[in-house]
Amino acid sequence: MPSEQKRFLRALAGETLAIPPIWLMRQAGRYLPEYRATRTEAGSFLDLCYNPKLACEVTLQPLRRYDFDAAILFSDILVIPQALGQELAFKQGEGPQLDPIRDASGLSRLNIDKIHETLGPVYETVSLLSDAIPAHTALIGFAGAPWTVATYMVEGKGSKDFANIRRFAYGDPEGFSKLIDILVEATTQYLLRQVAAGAECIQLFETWGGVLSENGFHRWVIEPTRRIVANLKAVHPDVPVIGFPRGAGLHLIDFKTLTGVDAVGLDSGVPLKWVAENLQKLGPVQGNLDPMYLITGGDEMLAEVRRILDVLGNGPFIFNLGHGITPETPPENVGLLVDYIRAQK
Ligand code: 1CP
Repeated sequence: MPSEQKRFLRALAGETLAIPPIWLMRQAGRYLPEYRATRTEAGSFLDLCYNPKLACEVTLQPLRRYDFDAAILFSDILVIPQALGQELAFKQGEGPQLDPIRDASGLSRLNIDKIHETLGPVYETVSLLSDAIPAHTALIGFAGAPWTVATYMVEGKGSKDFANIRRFAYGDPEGFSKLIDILVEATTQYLLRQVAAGAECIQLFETWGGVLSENGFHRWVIEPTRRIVANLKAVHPDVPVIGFPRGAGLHLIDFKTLTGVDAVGLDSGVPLKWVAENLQKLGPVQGNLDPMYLITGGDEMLAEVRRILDVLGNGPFIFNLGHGITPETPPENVGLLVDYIRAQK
């Protein structure tokens, strides 16, 4: 099937489809028993990320169940710091741990010259997927946006207040910008290789963009994203880029217009009527069911899905969650969601 006929890519090109394409952030993962089995087979989460055959397998698992309109490469945003030389571990049930870089002196530990040695297996996964996914399914490559990846590099783990990175960024903007520059360059190279291996669309995850001040958001979210998008578009003008600036609120318009992304992913808190009247005029939007509804399921979930479809379904739109699916999600609720959306007129 020519790729422009894939429903997901048609919506990204600006077409309004009667039944919106659907995929879910973290659609491969711990809520699926077959994922847990494959992760055990791989040995650990990171072993799974760097095992092309098994990473390909877990990417395909949700497609077999739900026939989503897009597959997303199975990997993690933190392979970039690891490829740059920062030590990374995932302890079972605890989330990521990195040896933190608290100030500019720590940047000497990073080396951009050899990232592809670490990341080679990820490109191999993309290439396997490109052959393995169904003809109507689009293949999404991804990376974390520089600010969000930097939060883990500086904090050393997930954070609640992001005090260390805000102190670094606000107190030594010149030094911090060197870290962002390294991430812009590494992320560009990484994504160009994903596209060369067969990714048809790129999503940039800016999960923690919402913790920044106004100036900070422009300097550390919008500007680095704009540079990455420009770098990608210079080589692949036709590969669409989705930006997901979680918590961006009133910055969404500037984010869309200044970064050059083709589409914007919405978190669950964004008022949809405002989106329909302001943001969706500028390009396709994606989102934004609160993943908690996938745990509760039932009529409440379907009423919320109905509300989203009613407000956003009259313009270019891709159905998704407002954040990643959680491990507690009953798989049958995902089936209910997909069936409901596909039963639209
Ligand atoms: O034990 C396990 O199996 C690990 C759980 C897990 C999974 C399934 C992690 C650890 N990462 C992933 C895969 C993953 N991560 C994908 C794969 C593709 C898919 O969507 O199916 C993607 C796109 C990500 C992206 C990612 N990783 C983000 C951005 C999106 C988001 O959810 O906000 C972030 C912030 C991460 C970091 C990360 N990796 C894993 C965890 C538990 C975390 C979050 C840590 C924290 O709480 O801050």
